[in-house]
Amino acid sequence: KNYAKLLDAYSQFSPSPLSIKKFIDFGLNACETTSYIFLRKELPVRLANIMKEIALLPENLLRMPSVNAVHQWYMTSFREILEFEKMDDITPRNLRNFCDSIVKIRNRHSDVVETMAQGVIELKESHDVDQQTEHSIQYFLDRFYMSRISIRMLINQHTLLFGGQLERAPGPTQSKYIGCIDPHCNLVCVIKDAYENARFLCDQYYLDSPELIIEQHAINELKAESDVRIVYVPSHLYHMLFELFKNSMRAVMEYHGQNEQYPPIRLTISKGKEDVCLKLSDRGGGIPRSLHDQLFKYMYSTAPQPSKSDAHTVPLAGYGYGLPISRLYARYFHGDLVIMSCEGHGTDAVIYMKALSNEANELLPIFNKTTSKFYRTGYPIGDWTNQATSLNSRQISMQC
Ligand code: W6P
Repeated sequence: KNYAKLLDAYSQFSPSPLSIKKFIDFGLNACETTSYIFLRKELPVRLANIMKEIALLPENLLRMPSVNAVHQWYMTSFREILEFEKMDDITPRNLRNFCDSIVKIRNRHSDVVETMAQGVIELKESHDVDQQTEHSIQYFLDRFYMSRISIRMLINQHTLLFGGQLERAPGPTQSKYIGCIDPHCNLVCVIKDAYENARFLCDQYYLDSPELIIEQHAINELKAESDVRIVYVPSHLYHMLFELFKNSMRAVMEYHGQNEQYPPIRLTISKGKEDVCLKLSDRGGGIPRSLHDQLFKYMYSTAPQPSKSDAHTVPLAGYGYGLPISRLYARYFHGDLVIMSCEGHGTDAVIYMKALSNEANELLPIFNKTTSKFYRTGYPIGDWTNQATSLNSRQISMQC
């Protein structure tokens, strides 16, 4: 069909990553027509690139009703955007329709994460999922959600800049925002906001919560009174911090008995030439090293919950998709999120961000031959002994 050809055509183009600086520069000389011309090509390119990967998913997964629904949403949205590529003249009416159209697309895709998670549960309940399949799904979901973050960023920038009075970025300094970017994002403000909201949940469930101690360091400037500021998307940072605070608070509350003093969560802000780092240190007893890799796995966190019905009464329960998606937010502008734990003591989580907005480039998945090769051949079977196999071989030889 015509549609498959167009999908092929658009997936041949690589997405064009923008830096935070480019988003800002563009926002300052905001021209709706330029933005429109860029997006009506770039959005279908980004959609097509990830849709080609959806098509490579294990068949079992692709057949799950939820995954199929998501696939349909993408196809519908791809078609809708392409309508604008056909138009030659650019009228105010086109521009208005385009805005309406991308808002509609954003709404259509608002539950993609939950729906894909449901699809993974459906797969688990109906099939045995081998290591290979699990690995492919992990690889796919990281790329898929990153693509989604980037597409929503583009849509948000356009609709916030040109969508009229109705939409405004949240926060007290709304007038200074450029779309959803705060050029003077006060880290301490975002940290306190995330902490207070996580603490509210913690207090509800545990009737108490650990304190927060913030410490700031910077290479030059920075007097004790001035807070570190960066150019960033506060909502992304909030998302990461809220997730990390919830995890730390739960660990602290569970590790220390009632009537004990709860050790505070320490947060160190540092600003260097290249990186801005936020290190959250809890004394929640840590996690074993064997669990570390599981923290970022979608399949691990989607293990069918034993008690779905009372999920709402346990506000801090489960790792969910929170950590893997938080790490994607960090990586989206070439930062990172790493966790290092010492079992028996506590856990450090570090959010890395680029200090320079021109180095904070979008990190985007590109569909190409390597990608499809990955889905075919997957990852190499281990060529190191592991604990399980060495135990097995000993058991076998002892049985003999
Ligand atoms: C823990 C486990 C964890 C994950 C992520 C962030 C903080 C923490 N603390 O004990």
